[in-house]
Amino acid sequence: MTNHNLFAALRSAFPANLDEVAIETGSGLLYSWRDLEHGSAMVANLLQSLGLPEGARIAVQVERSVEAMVLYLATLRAGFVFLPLNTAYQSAEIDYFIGNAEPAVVVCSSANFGWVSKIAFKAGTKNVFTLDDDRTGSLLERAAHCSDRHDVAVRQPGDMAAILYTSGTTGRSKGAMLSHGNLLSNAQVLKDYWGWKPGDVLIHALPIFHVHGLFVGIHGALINGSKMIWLSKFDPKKVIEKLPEATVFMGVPTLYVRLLAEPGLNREACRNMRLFIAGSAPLLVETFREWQERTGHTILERYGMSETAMLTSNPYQGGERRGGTVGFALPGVSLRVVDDAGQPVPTGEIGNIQVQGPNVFQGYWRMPEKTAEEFTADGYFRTGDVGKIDGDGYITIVGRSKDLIISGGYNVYPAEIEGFINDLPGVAESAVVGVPHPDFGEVGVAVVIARPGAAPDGLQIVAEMKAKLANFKVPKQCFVVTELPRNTMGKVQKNVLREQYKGLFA
Ligand code: MCA
Ligand code: AMP
Repeated sequence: MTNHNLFAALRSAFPANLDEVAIETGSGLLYSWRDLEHGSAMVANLLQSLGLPEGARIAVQVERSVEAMVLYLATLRAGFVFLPLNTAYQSAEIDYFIGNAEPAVVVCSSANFGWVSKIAFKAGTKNVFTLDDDRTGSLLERAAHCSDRHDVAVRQPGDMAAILYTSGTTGRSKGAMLSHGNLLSNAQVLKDYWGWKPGDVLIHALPIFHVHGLFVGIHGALINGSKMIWLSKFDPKKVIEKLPEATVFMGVPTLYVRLLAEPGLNREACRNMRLFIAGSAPLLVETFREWQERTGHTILERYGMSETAMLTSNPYQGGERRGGTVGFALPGVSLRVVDDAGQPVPTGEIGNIQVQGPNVFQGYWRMPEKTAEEFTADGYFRTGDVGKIDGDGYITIVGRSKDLIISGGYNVYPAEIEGFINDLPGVAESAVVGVPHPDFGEVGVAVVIARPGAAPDGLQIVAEMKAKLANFKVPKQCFVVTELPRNTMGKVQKNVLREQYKGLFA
């Protein structure tokens, strides 16, 4: 029987000589392909020794490290479901994810073990391990006693490989279920589309709890048997220092903005580079042009989602990379732009983006109604993004029908933040909007109405949010006002607020 386990495909792309370097860290540690093979086998054996049920979720909130990546590979390899969680999430957020996903295993940093394990045990999780970014923790201690040989679990294309939580415009986060087939098809398409070739070296400096760093980055390098230069965090100086040893770089627009702020970024530093890829948020044409001038390279912008991995890309070769556009639908992806009645709009006109393809997810975890709502009768997924396709076929994202702020590549849902603020004493109502920001692209601003007789303080509201919410979600400013702009139906006009506050960080 053919094994459709994604790990099997990644493993088969490892070079014949397993002693070659697979990963070099920013501090000079070297990992061979054999280390990845043995390490993932040992952790997979540990997971399998726990007697977990079929489809068990392995929830992971740990700092970025090669071992964290090995844990991801081991989870695939053992046939379980990987559930990565942003390290910025605090206890209420983790409580929700663990309660909703009911993971059989939770892996957290030793610093967070006290509160995370309490939440996990309360939710019925039996196994809580620690993993730190200095190669310590109970996960590795236990795995050290396991065999470094392991037969990859047999999986079918539709079997679940990962759940990625993505917030909703209303209510709580939804877990997007991605299968082995979803992820493998996307990795294979991108390998060809972006011209991955022998000798490529990827600088990996993105978080590995989202699609960009976890799938596009890691799968991209591994399925090509390519070495990664693994930085413990994004540090523009370090990236520039490593550029001459690399050929491919991936980043959200904020990373490009921060690199451009470094005088050391020049053509000489980029002399061996083949490709710079950007995505997760709109890349300003200004950044695109400045990058061309400074480095001689044209950034390739692409577009994707947690529910679908990558959907479109500017061409690597055989066509122009156009700034401000996200290129064409990837091979195998069908993308259409429709009006609110679901009818295709004429070329160049704006409408709702819908997609179909082997990369489109299996549905939202335990939310069949929500899943059904997001698909059309003929099986297209409603992305919630608004865009257009020009006469040459280039797709441009012009906005979103979903109320979402993308800040430094992280998604922030105003509804969640407004819900939090509205529960604070003295607050009658609030509205959170995204405004332009030179570093993060967009950041949240909160506008609050006080309850009669109360006088809530903007700074205090921000402090309350910082204590309870992931830091990137916290609006950078909070204004207490007497009135919110409303339309005739009484609905808050967020466009008016966006206009009013757009110059705040200019
Ligand atoms: C950090 N801060 C932020 C953000 N990051 N504020 C708003 N938006 C952010 N993204 C704030 C913190 O709250 C803190 O504020 C201060 O900045 C310093 O925090 P620190 O963690 O030290 O920041 P940093 O290390 O400078 O991080 C900035 C960053 C990071 C490197 C740009 O945000 C990042 O790695 N972003 C990439 C996200 C990503 O990979 N997205 C891909 C999603 P205070 O001190 O006031 O608390 S995948 C996706 O979207 C789809 C599928 C796709 O197409 O790829
Ligand atoms: P996520 O929920 O983290 O998967 O974020 C997916 C959303 O990010 C998409 O629905 C888009 O709104 C946005 N996005 C991703 N790539 C781009 C891009 N290149 N340009 C504009 N928006 C993007």
